[in-house]
Amino acid sequence: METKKVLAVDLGASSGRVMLGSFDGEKITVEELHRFSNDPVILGNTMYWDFLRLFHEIKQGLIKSKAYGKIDSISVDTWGVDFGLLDKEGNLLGNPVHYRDARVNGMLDKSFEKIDKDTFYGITGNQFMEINTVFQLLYLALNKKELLEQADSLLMMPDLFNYYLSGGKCCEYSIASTTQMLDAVKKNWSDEVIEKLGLPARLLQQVVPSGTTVGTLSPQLCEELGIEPMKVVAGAGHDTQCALAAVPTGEKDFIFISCGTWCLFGTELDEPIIDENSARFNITNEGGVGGKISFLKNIIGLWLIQESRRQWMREGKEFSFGELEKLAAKEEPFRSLIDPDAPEFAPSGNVPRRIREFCKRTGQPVPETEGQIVRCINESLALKYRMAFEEIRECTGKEYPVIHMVGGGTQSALLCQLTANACGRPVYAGPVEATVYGNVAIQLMAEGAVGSLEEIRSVIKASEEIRRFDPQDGERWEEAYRNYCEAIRKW
Ligand code: ADP
Ligand code: LRH
Repeated sequence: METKKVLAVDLGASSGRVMLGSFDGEKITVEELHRFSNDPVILGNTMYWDFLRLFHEIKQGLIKSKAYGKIDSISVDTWGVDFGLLDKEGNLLGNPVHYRDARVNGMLDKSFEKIDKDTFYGITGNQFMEINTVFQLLYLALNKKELLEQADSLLMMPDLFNYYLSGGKCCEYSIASTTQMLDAVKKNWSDEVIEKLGLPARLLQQVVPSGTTVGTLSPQLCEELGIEPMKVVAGAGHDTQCALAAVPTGEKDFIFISCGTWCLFGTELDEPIIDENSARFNITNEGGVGGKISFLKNIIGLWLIQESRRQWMREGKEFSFGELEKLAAKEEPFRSLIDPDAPEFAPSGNVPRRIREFCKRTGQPVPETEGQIVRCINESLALKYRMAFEEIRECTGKEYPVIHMVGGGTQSALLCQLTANACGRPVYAGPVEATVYGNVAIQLMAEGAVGSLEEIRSVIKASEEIRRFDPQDGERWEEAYRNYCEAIRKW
């Protein structure tokens, strides 16, 4: 078969890349054309995404792709929940605001005054997190009505990029399912949630399946960059769902951890699970490729290491992620632990100081060195994975013999090993660039070059090397887990 070539634009919360994906009928290869950091900007009192810079970086990737001949299509995936508002002429009404901005504080409780919590969860099946689109919109409805009145449409981040690439507007299913405004069973907007919260339904776009072609690269952009037209595909706009599509497994029931700025711990289902247990554990049902459901917990993730590293940089100390991992590996195990999902760790700022305060308040040895801080984060994350593992097993009633870990975090052998130890299961780690592989594969599926999600996964399995980590120190970790569960209830 003729080699197919597509461009995957993967925008994570910490970095972005434009990658060329090629498929010869058997293997997918990915080649990095352009990589850049994704640096939010605090301006006045608001934390924004630097949308214009991100669009500029996508253009640089497109320019670099010229050397590779005909390209069939391009697709953008991003982090979940954030959006831009457009006026009638398609102008952006302000820079998209970052989900970590403080504007959503208190919105969860406000929403429960308008819609009963059980009803809300029962419809959307989403984990309650104040960052979700619905709470950002509630803030605007209560405090910035004039902005919503001025707006003609709301586009989720991947759809916003696709719009400025092609002129086509839609709301792709996987990213729509991060809004907490979707009916998880009907896979469409929930009138009840939207009406009860007083949100402007008219701004929302039609929900379309993952893999829908939204248009062609605009003639204006082709002329500006001197490139040939290509299709613009709304693949899986949500990065987590691209990563999940790329889990290299042939099993129907499996556990995955998509490990980056956030760690998403879950399994894949044909239909949502929305019941007493899932509500009690606050587990989310998000939409994925082929209408599948990913049943998962959002765990705060490597944000804690990213933000600590930024703090040390501000203090004049430069460490690579690899160096921090080496320092942590040398430290004494189980010296001090935190609940990584405690609310004080979510906003940007001095995370090492907050970790020290947490340990002091809870009567544990205070981590002093960088290695102790990173060890504390890694062990706490691994124990949090174990908690999510138990909750998911309780909800599905299934056994899972191995854990698949994908994403940038799998470059930390320490975290992979601690995860295997905490969960008592072998961990298969890789691909690092799972999101890119998934993005590429979904475009190939839209082109008809690969047939199904199963085929995608077996092609990716054949395309990448996967490392295995076997559990160690079983008894010690079982005891640590029991102690952690007890402690976290008190914290
Ligand atoms: P996102 O897509 O959310 O921006 P990535 O999947 O790119 O995140 O993962 C980034 C994370 O991967 C970093 O925050 C860091 O914790 C981890 N990481 C990256 N490189 C290494 C490395 N060499 N050693 C250990 N960890 C690493
Ligand atoms: C991970 C992710 C995650 C959440 C968060 C906001 O990048 O997409 O699934 O939605 O970002």
